[in-house]
Order: sequence, then C-alpha cells, then structure tokens
Amino acid sequence: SKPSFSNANFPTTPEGRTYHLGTKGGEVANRILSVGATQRAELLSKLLDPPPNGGQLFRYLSSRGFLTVTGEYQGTPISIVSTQMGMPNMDFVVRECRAVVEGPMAVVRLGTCGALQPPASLGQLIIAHSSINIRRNPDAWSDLSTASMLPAYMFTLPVQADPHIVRLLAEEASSTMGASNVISGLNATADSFYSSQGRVGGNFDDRNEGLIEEMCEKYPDMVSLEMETFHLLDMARCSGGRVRAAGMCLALADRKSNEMLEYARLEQLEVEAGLAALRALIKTDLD
Ligand code: DUR
Repeated sequence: SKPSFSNANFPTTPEGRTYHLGTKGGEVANRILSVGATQRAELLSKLLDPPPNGGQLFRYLSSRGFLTVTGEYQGTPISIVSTQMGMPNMDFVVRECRAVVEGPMAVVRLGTCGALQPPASLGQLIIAHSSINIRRNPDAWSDLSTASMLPAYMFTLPVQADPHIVRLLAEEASSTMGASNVISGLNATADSFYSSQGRVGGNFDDRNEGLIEEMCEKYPDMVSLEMETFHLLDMARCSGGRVRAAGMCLALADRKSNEMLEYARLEQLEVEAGLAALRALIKTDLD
C-alpha cells in the first residue's frame, strides 16, 4: 500500500522517507555519486566493496524510479544514486539527499553529454570546471508585439565546480582512462535535449538554427552540452558550504559531425570514469 506523506512543504512519511527518492536518515552516505541511468547505477555498484558476511548492499528503488545503492568504497561510505535526466530530477536528488544526510556532503555527477567543439571529442570524459545554463525563453514566442525583441535562448553566468573535487577527478580519471581521454572546460546545461542544445527539426518553431555557432563563438572554452550539471553546481553554491559538488560526463554525441558513440564502448568508459569518481569521492576532504 502507498505510504502517507505529511507536510506539503517538504513531504515525508512517518518514518522520514522523502517524497521522490524515498530514502531516510541512515540510508544515504555523505559521499554521493549521481549517475543518470539506473543501469549505470547498477553497473557501478559492482565497484563497491563486497558487504561483510556475504550481506547485500543497501538498495532502495523509489516509486518514481530513483535507485539509491549505499555501501562502501575502500572502507568509506558511498551512495550511488540514479538521477535520471534534467534539472528538476537533479533538484530532487540534491535536496532530498541533503534532507536525510547529516554533516557535510560531496556530490559528483557522472553523466553523458554532447561534445560541442575542440578539444572535446567522442568517447572523452569531460570534467566541468564551471557550467552555464541555456534555456529556451518562451516569451520570445508570445503574441505581444514587444516579444519580437526578445532572444529565443538565454544564457546564465557561469557557476564554478568545487576546485578540490575537480582536481581529484582529473587526477583519478587520468589514471583510470589515460590523460589523453580526459579534458576539462566550460559545460552548458540545457533545458531540453533538443531545442536548447541546438538540435533542429521541422515539427516545432525552435528558432535555434544558429545556436551551436553562437555558443562556440561566445564561449570558446565551452566543451560539453547536457542537462544536469549546472543545477548541481548551483545547488552546491546555495548550500552554505554544506554540499560540495562537481560534474563530469562522457561524450557520446559529437555535435559538429552528429556522430554517436557505439553503445558497446560506453560501458567500459562508464566503469573507468565511475572508478575515478569513487576514488575522488573518498579522497574528498569533508571538514
Ligand atoms: N545528454 C545530452 N545531450 C547529448 C548527449 C547526452 O543532454 O547530446 C545527456 C543529458 C541527459 C541525457 O541526461 O543524456 C539525454 O539523453
């Protein structure tokens, strides 16, 4: 039967389970690896230490499809949380994990992205030293006469990732994947996989034909396009120092050639990048 929730401001069950992730105090570690796909969470959970006495890792799959797996990596507690896609889902993960964890937190996102421009290329791991948000501006489509003046897409100022975690990720990823397969740069988090990432098609009036070019011109350092990192870094910025965060992603789409990475190659890269994330997380100083 469905549990009942109280307090519409921040709904929890009587035992303290959150509304979307469904976890409660004691079930989530201070160090969190946020991954997009549930399958990736399952895959990377195999890298955690085998639980003592033949036991099982803690697992909770919420009714909304968020999977939390908690265990240890080399003796340090870690949770792997499947975050699904987009900023609202990242919002659930950061806020609901923050609500059930005591003390300082470190969150690393390992996702996938499009490679925007050189030096980014297919199959690389791209670490975001900072991120901007690109969103479609619906007012530009308004019938009001002033709307034609408005830009169809809006770019925010950058937000920085935690420099300590970024450095650890770069070191660890260079060792698991080879330094030539790891770059860092400015990320862009979009509010759509399609319109605000410059994908064109005939079904909607997206006015985004020049968007990729505009991004490259305005931000020569912009390398990756995805849908979550900016919000993670923005939440960390607003956490009063209680959440430190960084994001990185595997480039599986090339936005110049429109080539895509073969799926078979992705799994190996996910393991190498996941290992780097776990190693960086346990080395992250939380005090
Ligand atoms: N993603 C993108 N754009 C790409 C490749 C991957 O947004 O070109 C990421 C972010 C999102 C999911 O979670 O993958 C969308 O397929």
